[in-house]
Formats: sequence, structure tokens, C-alpha cells
Amino acid sequence: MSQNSKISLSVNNWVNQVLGAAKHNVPAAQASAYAPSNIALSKYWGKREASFNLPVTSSLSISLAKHGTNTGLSVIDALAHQVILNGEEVDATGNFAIKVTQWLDRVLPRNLKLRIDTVNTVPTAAGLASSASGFAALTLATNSLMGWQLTKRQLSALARLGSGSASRSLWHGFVKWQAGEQADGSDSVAFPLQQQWPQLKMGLLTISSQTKAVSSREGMARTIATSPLYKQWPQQAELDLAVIEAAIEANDFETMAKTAEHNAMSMHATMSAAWPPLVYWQPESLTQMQKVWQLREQGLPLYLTMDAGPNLKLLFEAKHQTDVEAAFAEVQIISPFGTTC
Ligand code: 2P0
Repeated sequence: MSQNSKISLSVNNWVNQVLGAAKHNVPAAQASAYAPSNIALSKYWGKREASFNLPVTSSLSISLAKHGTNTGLSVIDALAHQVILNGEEVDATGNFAIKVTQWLDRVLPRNLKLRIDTVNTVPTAAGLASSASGFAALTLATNSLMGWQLTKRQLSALARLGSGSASRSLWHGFVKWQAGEQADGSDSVAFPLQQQWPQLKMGLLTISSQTKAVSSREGMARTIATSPLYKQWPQQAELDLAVIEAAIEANDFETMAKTAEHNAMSMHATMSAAWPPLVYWQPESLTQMQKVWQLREQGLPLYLTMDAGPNLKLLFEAKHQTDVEAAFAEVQIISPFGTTC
């Protein structure tokens, strides 16, 4: 047996153990669910184990309220799943369809085939990652279709198998994904923090919404394998997370946002020290970053975070929204704790 088939067998064993007889429940005709996108304030960058998507460090995110994914499932009489993305059937051999059908084939009875209707509600062309909200919504909808009645903790672990950051997208507000220690990832699950922060705003500055040349998955693997700066990352990431969690509890915007920006810049430093170098920024990203730093020097409490892409996510408080909108004509404002944006 090859190493790969041994690994996938152990993921399958774990899935069968979690689902037990429920895996073979009689499905409803259809079900649907919604899950929000999320942006990490303390990032997940690097896996300690790839088949279960187990992270090297814990991470902490904020969900984006009504910006996320709606997934509808219906049972079809067919030999293969049918994957629809934003109203159009996607190529079954493409990356998205393969990831979705692989996940479904792990959790469903072998002969059950579905039509999967995925609609992303992130702002048009915002370049936001949709795999987190996509796999979270798929997990919730499947739980409902199959009548599994799993706990959120179990659902978080199942969503993680599709995409690591999906483990955090089952909740609104602040969410912490604990790295865990178990080999099968049963303790590598997320949970929501109780704190609400209605004054917290996020601004999306879209530099490009094109698919990136190097996926996060590949980028993490390359960074771990070749970047000498990665060695210090786990320690910093855990420290940053603790500072951010305490700042959220204390309602201390400056400490939270400053640490989030430092965490993102440090993650990007580990990437640029990889070989071949991994730089997700574009020249315009840097122009906008410098603008943020300049505004901050002039006294505006404005911070940024970035993921594995060229786009900026601004962090600020509601009382400064007018200033932020005046400085960035194209900014799209998100209220993670509000219902209006
Ligand atoms: C995060 N990112 O914490 C970090 C910051 C990107 C940079 O989670 O391989 O799409 O499916 O587990 O979840 C993107 O990684 O990767 C991500 P896989 P995923 O948000």
C-alpha cells in the first residue's frame, strides 16, 4: 500500500468513526446552509500534517457577517456529483469541483450523488477567499441533509478536512481555532469567543481578484520546506494570538490591530524568505500599504492585514469610517458585528 493511500485510509477511518451509522442515514431531498467568510487576525500559516489539514499553530479570526457562502444541496439520480458555482456548472476536472467532490465522497454513502449549488455573497471582485465559507457551508448543509445532528466541534473538524480555515467559518464574530495535539485532529477545532465588538470595522481594498498563481496550500508547504525565517514563526504566532485575545477581551483596539498587522507582515516575511521566493503583493499593494502607514503617522488609528494575496484588509473603528472613506475612494466597508454592511 502506498503512503498516500495509507494516509487517506486513516482520514476515512476517522470520518467513519465520527459519523458511524449516521453516515448512512436516509437523506432529505434537499437542504441548504450559510456560512460567513473569515479574516484571520492571527494567521494560520503552515501544516504539521497535510491529510487532516492540521495547523502548526492556533489562529484567531473575525467572520464577515453576511459576506460568505450559501450552499444548497439536492439529491440527484446520477453517477457523479454536479457542482454549480454562482449559477454556472463548473468543470468536473477543475480544482474546485475536485476538492468538493472528494470531501463529499468521504462523508456520504458511496451511491449518493448531489447537486451542489454554491453562491458566494462576498462583495463583487473583492478577492476574498471563499474556500473557508464554502467548506463551512457545505459541511453545515450536509449535516442538515443527512440528519447527522453532529456537534459544532465535530462539524468544525469535518470542515477542516476540506480547507483549514473553514474550521473557523462555522460561527460569526471572533473565532479561535486551536491547533490541538491529536494525530487525528479530533482536538484541532475552532470555537467562538464571547466578545462582541460592534465598533470594529473592516475595509476591503481590492488590488486584484484574479486567482493567485501559488495556492495557500502550496505556499505553506514551500515556506516550511525552504524558508529559514519560518523557524521563528510558530513562537511568534502563538504569542500574537495571546496578545490579540487579551486585547479583544479588554476592548483595546490599538493593541489588537497593531498585533494583527505585525502578525500579517511577519507571515509575509516568512514567505519572501522561501525559495523560490513567494511574494503575493503587487506594486499597488505596497502603494496602499504605504498610504496606510502615512495616514497612521498623521494620527489616524488605521491598521492593515493581508492574506496569501495582493489585497488589503483595513482595520479601524466606526468613529473613523468617514476618514477612511475619504482617503480610499474604492474601499468596501464591512461591519463584522453589524447587519447593515
Ligand atoms: C488564514 N490563510 O489564517 C491564512 C492566512 C492564508 C493566509 O487560511 O490548505 O485555504 O485549504 O488548509 O485554509 C488559507 O488557507 O488552506 C488561509 P488549506 P486555506 O486565514
